[in-house]
Amino acid sequence: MSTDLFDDLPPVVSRETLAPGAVLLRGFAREEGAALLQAIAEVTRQSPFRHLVTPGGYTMSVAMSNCGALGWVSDRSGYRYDALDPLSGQPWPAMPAILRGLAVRAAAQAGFADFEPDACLVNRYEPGARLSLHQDRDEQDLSAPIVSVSLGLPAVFLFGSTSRSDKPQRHRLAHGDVVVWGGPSRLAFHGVAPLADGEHVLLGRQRINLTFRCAG
Ligand code: MD3
Ligand code: FE
Repeated sequence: MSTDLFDDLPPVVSRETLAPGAVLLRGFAREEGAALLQAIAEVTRQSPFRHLVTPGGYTMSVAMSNCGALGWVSDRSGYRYDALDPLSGQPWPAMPAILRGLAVRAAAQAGFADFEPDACLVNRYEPGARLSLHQDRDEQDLSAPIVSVSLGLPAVFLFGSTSRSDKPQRHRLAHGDVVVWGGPSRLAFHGVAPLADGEHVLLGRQRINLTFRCAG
């Protein structure tokens, strides 16, 4: 009889440590990709993708939605997590079990045994869309990791240190790649280079990134 703790986890094509606390699980979500995209389509039917405005007055090139108890929003007054979708005034859609389960299993693989995300930010990139270098520090529990899932077109992910001026490493993230960002990497500066055009079999000319967070 096998007692492998990871017996019921999907096959991991590879596991790579990008930096202390940052674990890349290449292909972890690949076989579930189509089912994940179906769940995301249901979320964005209820809370459509929208281009948020930053406190500085810029409209983001990435379009965003959320699911879960809390959602990340930005407007002229600042960044925050909110229980209500400002477009509808209603709660964000619940986090689909297939999304939550994937994030919890990925966190466990990376050594975070009791990850309980209450927020999932859904980012949509079209060709040319980018995310400039930033830190994620609006979450209540900075001891919890962030789990990210890449779907659709590949992107060049920029991963720096906790100092904005350090030159970031570049990593290609493809459909099905999952990264767990915890420990000393949790407050690292990061961003996404402008998306190159292309055609993905499931998503066409788009990339979707999910980030699971303990926000509240
Ligand atoms: C490293 N999203 O939504 S995911 C974001 O691809 C965000 O859409 C990017 O950055 C995207 O805030 C990158 C990878 C990621 C997410 C959070 C991190 C890397 C991180 C937090 C700390 C360090
Ligand atoms: Fe981020």
